[in-house]
Amino acid sequence: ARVAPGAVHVPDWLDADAQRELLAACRQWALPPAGLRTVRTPGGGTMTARQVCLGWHWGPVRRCPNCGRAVRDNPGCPGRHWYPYGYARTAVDGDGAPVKPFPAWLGELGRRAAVAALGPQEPYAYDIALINFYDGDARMGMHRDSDERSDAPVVSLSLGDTCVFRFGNTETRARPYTDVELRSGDLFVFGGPSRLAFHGVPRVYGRTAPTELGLSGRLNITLRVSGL
Ligand code: MD5
Ligand code: FE
Repeated sequence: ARVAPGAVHVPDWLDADAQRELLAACRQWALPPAGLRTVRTPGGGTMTARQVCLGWHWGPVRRCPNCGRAVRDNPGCPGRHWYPYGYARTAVDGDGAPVKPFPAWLGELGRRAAVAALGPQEPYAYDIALINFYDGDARMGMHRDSDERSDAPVVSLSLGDTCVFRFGNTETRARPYTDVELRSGDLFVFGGPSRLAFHGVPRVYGRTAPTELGLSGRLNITLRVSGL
């Protein structure tokens, strides 16, 4: 179903086997080194969803030249705090290990997903996966994803618990927005005029994952083109 121009929700796109395989891969990617981490946001907050990256690491790309820390709220430091966010091969905010490679099969999955949702596409070279794990009361505030230097559509795959995904407008974090429930196996593709829309996850419904999947919580996998 089309939610906005370029924004298409395809319920139940991954069958039970494909969901199991993707979950098994996510469990490996979540392991150290360069595994699941807690993310500080550019605004100085802490994300409640934990994240692992493949291909390129999303986060602060520099350390404070004065105190050497990668995050914004370091009250003891008298220096200027300038923390550009973006993509790097090594996490400045992680364990220092290089980001895990982005596998070719995931790029093929991304291209198939974009075509399934939007129809024939340029064969975009997906090279980033951001995998967010929501447990307990995790959510994601309204934000815009503008650190990619490509206008390729973003492919989003959901596993586990059902969530409310809030798809907003390109002007403000506030209304108007559309709330969509995303369930295990659902595909959402954001392209064209929707690519820079504000969006977030205000709510995850606990214990709604398909029992046979064996996941407590929600995983979201986004596939992106860095343009780098
Ligand atoms: C999630 N992830 O459920 C969401 C789904 C993120 C993030 O928001 O940044 O990791 S992907 C939603 C998304 C991505 C790119 C563009 C748009 C939505 N959009 O234009 O609405 O964890
Ligand atoms: Fe996002």
